[in-house]
Amino acid sequence: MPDSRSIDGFRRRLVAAAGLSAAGAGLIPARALAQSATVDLPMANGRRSLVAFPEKRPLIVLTTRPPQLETPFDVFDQGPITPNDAFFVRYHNAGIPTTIDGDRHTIAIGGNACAKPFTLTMQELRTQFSPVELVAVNQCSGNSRGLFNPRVTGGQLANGAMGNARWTGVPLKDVLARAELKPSAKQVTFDGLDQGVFGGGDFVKALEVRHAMDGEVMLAYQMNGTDLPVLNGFPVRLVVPGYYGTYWVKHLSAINVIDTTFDGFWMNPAYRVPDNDCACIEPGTTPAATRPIGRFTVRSFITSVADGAQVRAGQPLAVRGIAFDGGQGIREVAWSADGGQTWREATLGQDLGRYSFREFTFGLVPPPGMHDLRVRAWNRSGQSQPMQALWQPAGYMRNVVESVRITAA
Ligand SMILES: Nc1nc2c(c(=O)[nH]1)N[C@H]1C(S)=C(S)[C@@H](COP(=O)(O)O)O[C@H]1N2
Ligand SMILES: [Mo]
Repeated sequence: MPDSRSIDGFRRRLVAAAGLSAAGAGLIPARALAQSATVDLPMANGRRSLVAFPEKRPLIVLTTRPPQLETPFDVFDQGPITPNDAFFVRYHNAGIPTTIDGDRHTIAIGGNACAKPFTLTMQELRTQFSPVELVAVNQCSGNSRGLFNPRVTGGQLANGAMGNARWTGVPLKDVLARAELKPSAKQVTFDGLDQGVFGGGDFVKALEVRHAMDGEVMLAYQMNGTDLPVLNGFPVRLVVPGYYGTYWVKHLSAINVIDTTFDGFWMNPAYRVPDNDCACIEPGTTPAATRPIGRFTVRSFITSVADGAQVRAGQPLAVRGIAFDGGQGIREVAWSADGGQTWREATLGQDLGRYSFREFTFGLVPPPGMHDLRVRAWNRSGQSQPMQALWQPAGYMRNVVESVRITAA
């Protein structure tokens, strides 16, 4: 297991390849991009480069500094677990750590509502607590934002800012128990090694104490049985099952238990949704009130056939896909081949737990012509997906029933 991890070498290689001076370090040289493959996402200005960052296979580049990388959608057809080298990457600030010593890394635990502040080493985290494992989806709040209509500002992502991994770590509850919370404890804040370099400042997130102590929120040091990739939070990150990725703080270095509601930029005004049942508003209007974004809405995707595909008429077509929700677990997936007029039930695959992607399959024999395939999932508390897209100004929480049009000939 490598103790110290670095992404500097990658930058040096890129800089050397393009014959640029070290002053260009941190930016992907234009020549490297020009040589790379591209992909066209289904949106205006959707052409993106595919570039292999450290420990990653070529992924869809949204920005290079900081790296923001989207998973090519065909990866989701290759199994319910997203491989580490294909897992999406999201950062807010360009001040990301490029060399991290996993042996020397510590987490400082304190705050004004913590009776026994202490510093936790990685060695202590690995050996002094009982590890747990959980398969859980991490999804960016803005996954699919580029498909919003009317369009909204922010990273123009297609559907690849999500991934499903087996996380190994220690329940946050066990670590906080050692810190002894005072009765006044209200929230717990989380900070990582990356530094703020613009208006929003350092990326710090907060959870209510009750949530932080639920036994499920985890300090994860492994992802799919191996160290976290640097870009996914080496050596330790927060895993907040069922909640949007914004809470899953990477390179976790400070935890503070406080007696107030934390109102740093990344909790307010950022990452808030309209405070109503649909977390949505009429396009162009302003929400009356907002709340911090919370759990995932229900989603389902066909993965085995892409929009616009040509298939053989009169031949059996096996269709695969994935569904997930904010932690109730998927109860049912229905499919339609006529744009949602008639529905049948798909067959669910292996259950890897209620926070995981759930695979499903169905089959049809398409007659010649165009077919509008749709899938719609329900979770165990009966929540589902809207047939018409909901809208909100930040472009979060998209979960409309998507349409995959195929032509059989
Ligand atoms: N330290 C740190 N952690 C962070 C962020 C960040 O900018 N800095 N972004 C968050 C957001 S918004 C998302 S969606 C997830 C993405 O996790 P990933 O990069 O491992 O895919 O990381 C979260 N954790
Ligand atoms: Mo995110």
